[in-house]
Amino acid sequence: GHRSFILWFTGLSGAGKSTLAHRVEELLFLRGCRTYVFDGDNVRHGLCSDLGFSAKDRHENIRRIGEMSKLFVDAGVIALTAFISPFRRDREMVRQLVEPGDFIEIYCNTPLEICEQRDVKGLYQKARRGEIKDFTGISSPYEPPENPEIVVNTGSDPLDECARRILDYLEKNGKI
Ligand code: GGZ
Repeated sequence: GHRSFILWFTGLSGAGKSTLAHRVEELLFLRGCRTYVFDGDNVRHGLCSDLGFSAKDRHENIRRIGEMSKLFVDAGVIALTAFISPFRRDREMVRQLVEPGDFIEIYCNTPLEICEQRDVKGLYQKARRGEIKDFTGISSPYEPPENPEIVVNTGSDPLDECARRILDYLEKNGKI
């Protein structure tokens, strides 16, 4: 079997976190790893359906996801998480939950301008109009990681290149 750890994807809405996490999961699966991807689709509708987007609620969202990811690591499953997780101290809190080296922070570095141009769900337009409050990058802050294990240019590099970079990191560091 393989060791387990958390791949923590962070970045703006529309940066490509969830798409990349699912691509990395496919590559890990091909190598026989057991994995699970957490994202807004399977967490914010269930475990965290009582939470909104205030700083307090985002903090609680990340705390729960962190604790849950830790349980998956205990169970030997690689946890991939795709949440904006805009606050540095919340991400550092999760880092402290697991053994050193088992929290791998991946900064999906798509610039706001590109996320806003793509605007896949039309949320940026709504946020600009004031129809969504506390929207990350528009009316709520995003604190980029200062020392992420991996930075991927999800705004400009092809998906497979970003995924490959992550697999390379895991191989070089003896994680897989
Ligand atoms: C940011 C929001 C907001 C506000 C709804 N701010 O592109 P999406 O739609 O699928 O991803 C965004 C998702 C962010 O939820 P997270 O759980 O990742 O956020 S955090 O880590 O900060 O707790 C977006 C949608 O929810 N969304 N309102 N105000 N994103």
